[in-house]
Amino acid sequence: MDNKLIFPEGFWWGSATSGPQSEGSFNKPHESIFDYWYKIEPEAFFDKVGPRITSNFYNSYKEDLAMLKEIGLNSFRTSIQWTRLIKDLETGEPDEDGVRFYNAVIDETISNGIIPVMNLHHFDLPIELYEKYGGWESKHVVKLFVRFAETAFKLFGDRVKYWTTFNEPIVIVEGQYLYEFHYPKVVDGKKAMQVLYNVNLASASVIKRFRELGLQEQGGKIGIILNLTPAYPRSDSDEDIEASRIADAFFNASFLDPAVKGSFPEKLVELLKMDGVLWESTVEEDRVINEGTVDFLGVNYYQPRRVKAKEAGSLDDRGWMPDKYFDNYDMPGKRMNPYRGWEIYPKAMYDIAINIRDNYDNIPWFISENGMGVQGEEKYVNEEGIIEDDYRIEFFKEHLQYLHQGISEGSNCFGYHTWTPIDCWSWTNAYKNRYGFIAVDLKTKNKTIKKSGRWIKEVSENNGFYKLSQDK
Ligand code: BGP
Repeated sequence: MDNKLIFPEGFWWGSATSGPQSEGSFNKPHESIFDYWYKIEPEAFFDKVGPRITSNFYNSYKEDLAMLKEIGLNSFRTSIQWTRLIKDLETGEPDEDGVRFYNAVIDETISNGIIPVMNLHHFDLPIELYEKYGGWESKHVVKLFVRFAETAFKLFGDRVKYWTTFNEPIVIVEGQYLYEFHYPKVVDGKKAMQVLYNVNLASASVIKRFRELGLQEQGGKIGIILNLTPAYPRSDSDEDIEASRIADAFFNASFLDPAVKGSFPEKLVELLKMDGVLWESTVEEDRVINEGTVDFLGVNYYQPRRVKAKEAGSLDDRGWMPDKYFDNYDMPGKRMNPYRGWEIYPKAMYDIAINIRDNYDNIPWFISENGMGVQGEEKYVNEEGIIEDDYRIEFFKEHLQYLHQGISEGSNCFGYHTWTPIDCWSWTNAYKNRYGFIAVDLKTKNKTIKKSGRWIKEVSENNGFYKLSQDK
């Protein structure tokens, strides 16, 4: 039997990063919430390494993009930082150096034969907009985001054909308004649900503007990047299954349904109404969400969510929280990435593929992030100075095998992007865990291709690879 897995023609073999995690904050006219947070609380970041320099992409984009070409990538996602491109946040007037920089990055990407995918928001709200208006709590900020997007479309839409509005918008809700892992670390369920609505509205409004500007007619496509964490119940009891459905409605369908179907899951709206925490919205805004559906979907997948029915006595004093309806389940024996503390469960790739095929109109989609962050990779360096990251190659292969199975059963997946091409800054984890095909020495700034970088080149050239000998 032929052991080779071949992917559909024209498949994207690529990798993703974001502006705030790779560029460094050189010459930006504004600070993001992360620039600000680091300034006031540097100890919140691993080894107190902040977003000032990151991987120096602002200065080294030419060499970096040449390396991406060298490892065979045919597509690359990064983000345009609102705090770099826009000089006047109210009017959307661009900053000259920001325009020069993103023009140069886009042109250089294309001249290396790589398709640029440009995202507009990767957790990097300008801090002024939080201080003045409460950030995503405010509908005025939604309008300002549309102005920023419009500026980007007008400047770069002639060359960039794949756009995405947000990266992992649910993380804004979770990190900033529920579970305190991103500044401003507010714990307020009602505000969180308003933010959830406003960010959906912002995405749909930008999509509407994209179409009004005629970018679709010029061959442009616009989507959103969602981190889908399928919720698996502890058991097949009705209570556990119901808990997993609710968790799924809060953390997956709350963006997936509006993005693809134009409306929120009924179950979610019903619960929020019952609990008195439903967002404020107008009929006109609902209409924008209804019409502003995506052309394609990007799916970031790292880990599943394991859920069990709420146990008596496990309610807490944080006020209303989605966790009212489920408990997270710490499944015994689960396979872990010990550095990041995330479960490794490759089969979810297949489940996601089939869910999109069957419940989301089989919309065109791609894996926009998948990866394994590992600490202390220097210990895997061989005599030639190459990091032998076989664990990462195996991780990718296992996930790709399940993705391939989903595709062969008809799921409309057109690509696979890993996180990330070149080791980059990981928010509060800074440079603790490395994900790249290319290693960065933080002291010398030297970049070297890891074994996985050589592997992906072959995969991309062959549009596939030989299966692992035994299925895991
Ligand atoms: C995703 C984000 C990325 C990236 C990645 C790895 O959720 O979109 O920005 O950081 O996760 O996670 P981390 O950096 O937290 O290890």
